[in-house]
Amino acid sequence: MTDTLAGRPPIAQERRIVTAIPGPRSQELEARRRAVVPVGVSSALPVYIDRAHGAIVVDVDGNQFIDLGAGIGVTTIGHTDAAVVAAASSQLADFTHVMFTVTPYESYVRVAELLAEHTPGDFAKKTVLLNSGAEAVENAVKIARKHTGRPGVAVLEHSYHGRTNLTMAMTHKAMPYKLGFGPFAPDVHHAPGSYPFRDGLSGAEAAARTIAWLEKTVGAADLACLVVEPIQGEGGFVVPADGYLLALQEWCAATGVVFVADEIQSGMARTGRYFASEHSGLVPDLVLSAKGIAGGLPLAAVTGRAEIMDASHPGGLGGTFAGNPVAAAAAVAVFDSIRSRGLLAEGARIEGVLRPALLGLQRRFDRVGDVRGLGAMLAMELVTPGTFEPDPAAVTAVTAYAAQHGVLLLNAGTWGNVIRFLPSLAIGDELLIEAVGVIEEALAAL
Ligand code: PLZ
Repeated sequence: MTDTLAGRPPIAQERRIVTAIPGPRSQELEARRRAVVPVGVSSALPVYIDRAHGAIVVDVDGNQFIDLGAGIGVTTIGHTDAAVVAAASSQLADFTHVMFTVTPYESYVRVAELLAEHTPGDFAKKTVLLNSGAEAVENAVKIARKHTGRPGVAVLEHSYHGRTNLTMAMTHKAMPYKLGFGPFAPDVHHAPGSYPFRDGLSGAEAAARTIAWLEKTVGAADLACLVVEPIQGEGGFVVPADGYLLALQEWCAATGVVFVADEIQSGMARTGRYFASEHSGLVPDLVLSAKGIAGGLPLAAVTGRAEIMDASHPGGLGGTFAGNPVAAAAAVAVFDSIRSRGLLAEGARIEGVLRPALLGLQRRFDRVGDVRGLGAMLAMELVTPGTFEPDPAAVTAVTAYAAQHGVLLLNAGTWGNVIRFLPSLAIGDELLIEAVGVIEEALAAL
């Protein structure tokens, strides 16, 4: 554990609640926030964060939470990871911005090399860097349209792809993401997907349904791309049935539809591989990264087959802050850390501790309908006992109880009835077990 730059004492990797939650200082800040931040920007837990390290966040009242969310899967290698702090700090002192499309710099190129090396597929690849996940999705669509000369965009039910106009159109859930924010970008088609717990279909059956739906209602010849999350994130950590995504990829290859894997939440060592696509043998035409790629700094990427990526004319892709040098330096440090510290093994370690613990909860509580996920991306879906009826109220109660007891827990799912676990890879086994113990108490108290 290193000291922070400010020379403050290191943060012990332990849970500690010393005030009511939220504490008095957080409540003061919340009152100031209400005056100046619109209600549209809400916070899952209004404790104001002072600092963080590893798998612990510390609020302004001195409470320490076990962080099972990592800022929605962003600080994947841990909060204030020493290598990331050092790389970003050093770049900060050298230069913070020149704009790659005005005068370039090495770290952008290095990130592109690393992504070419670590995304699936043994062929020439190129990368454009952006600021946010939504912007990566937008650029993938631009590139696929330019490459194919076709307009249509296909996505799956329960998808989440962002909050910009085009990506709202590509996101499945109306509340809170879309309601009243339309009209949306046209020519976006939501096909039925694969949700084994709810549809009971095999991968082959679900793929046949998706493909038939797309062929009947759109037609492959009008589709530029099919964008899928290898594991659906906001949709509830839905892992499609075996063979489903591979069948879609084959259909795309046969019909000239660009197959895009949105790995913004599932990528970058989250599931024990660099990209979740690898678990199912996928070789997407384009892979989207963001979130965990730069250790908490804003950076996103579209990486893909060189001939597709090169479809755009010079000057067609870019953005002022896109590929910011501080964020790019942090991304290089994240890649180096994953390799030099063997962090790909951590996803399997976390799954090895967490999955049996969650299955234990499922045996004890019949409202735990499903336990699923991969690596450090696991979830449980809560239902009314003995049914498939979603129980979002139970999730709200469990996450509220957990917060009061020092565990930061996120929900997910189209019905809001999924508890998701996406801790940083830095979390120790003891903290994981302790956190599950708190969740067990919460379930027992329902
Ligand atoms: N694609 C698969 O998970 C972001 C959003 C949380 P941005 N998911 C968390 C929220 O409430 O805004 C996400 C994702 C997948 C795209 C995105 C969008 O990434 O960086 O938030 O734009």
